[in-house]
Amino acid sequence: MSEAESDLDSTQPQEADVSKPEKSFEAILLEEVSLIFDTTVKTLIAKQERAEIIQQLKDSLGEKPEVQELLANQKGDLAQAKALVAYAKTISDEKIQALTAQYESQNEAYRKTRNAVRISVARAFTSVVDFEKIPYPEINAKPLITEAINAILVDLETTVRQKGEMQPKNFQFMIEMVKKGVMRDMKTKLENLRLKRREVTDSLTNLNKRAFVEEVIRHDFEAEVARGDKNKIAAFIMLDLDHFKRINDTYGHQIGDKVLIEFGEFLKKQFRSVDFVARWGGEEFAIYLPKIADRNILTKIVKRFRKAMQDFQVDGIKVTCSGGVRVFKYSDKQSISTISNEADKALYTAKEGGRNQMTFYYTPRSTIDNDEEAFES
Ligand code: GH3
Ligand code: MG
Ligand code: MG
Repeated sequence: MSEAESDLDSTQPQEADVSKPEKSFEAILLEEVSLIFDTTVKTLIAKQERAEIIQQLKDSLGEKPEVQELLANQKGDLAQAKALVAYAKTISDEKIQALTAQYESQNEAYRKTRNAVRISVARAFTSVVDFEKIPYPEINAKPLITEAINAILVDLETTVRQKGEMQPKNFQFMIEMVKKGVMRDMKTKLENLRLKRREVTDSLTNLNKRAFVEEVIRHDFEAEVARGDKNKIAAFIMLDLDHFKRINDTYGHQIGDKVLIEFGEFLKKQFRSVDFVARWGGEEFAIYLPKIADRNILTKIVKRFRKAMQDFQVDGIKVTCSGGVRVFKYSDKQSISTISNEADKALYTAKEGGRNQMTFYYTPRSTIDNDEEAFES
């Protein structure tokens, strides 16, 4: 499947599942983290079998008085290790080698393991702490936390495997401790996130508030330019319900509110899960579509939206909207107010053209071809 096709796939409207209540983002995230820990621990424990064999050997050899004497000397120099190897003649060469190496590096390994664990945990905690600073954590928090946790686990695994010093039981316990710490920390962060979520959500429609989407776009401009992903295009769509005042006047303000709510839900279903739908104010809505593969994809998204819009109605009341589309590149470095103003200009053109249509903003300076297109239905 080409990139363009897969991008289009992700634009398919999602089926609304009204039968079961939606799980909260927090619950999904915590479950996910728990799962990552649990499955990874299982794999790692299996990998610890070698260390366990060595430990058993060490324990059984340790019961002999001669070996206890050797073990008492924590420095365990090579000669002593060789003596130990000579003593354990019945054991296979490979195991003896591992055992020798283990005695040689014992003290140093313990110290290094402990330090590595401390560093990994600190790093993981920092990552978890950082995720609330990103403007749209619903999308980015999961991979970020997964990355952080994997970083701890890889570190632990590497250290433990290299040094062969940690017993599986201790290892498991240690991971449990790390998990508990991360989960506890995350719960606090998620609580803060929930508060922020409420702050940036419009109470009538449950859509994003204007300020939040502006923040996201500003963030993406910086992130994309910083990441060098300059050539991806994005789009900003401004929508305005047609003759909405008439709906209020004819059916009452409450029905007007219901139209706003249902239009918001309709928009969320029409656009991709990575897009941001906002109530820009009154009966104006905005959609920010980040990272679109190319113009064709955008055209398809807009056309599909126009088609679905033909069937949109609330309690038998036909509702239409007009829209303006502003395509931009992250490298263009425009301000969000320029982008939204220009989308607004295109919207105005659509209104003038007779409403119930969408217009693309034409930018002569833009490097994007064919910016001027209209979609009428
Ligand atoms: P046009 O096609 O040119 O956009 O006409 P319009 O009637 O939609 O535009 P106009 O700006 O004249 O009217 C917008 C109306 O939207 C006026 C205002 O009372 C109404 N409105 C704004 N916010 C709300 C709200 O939260 N609830 C309801 N029910 N109406 C709202
Ligand atoms: Mg308006
Ligand atoms: Mg209007």
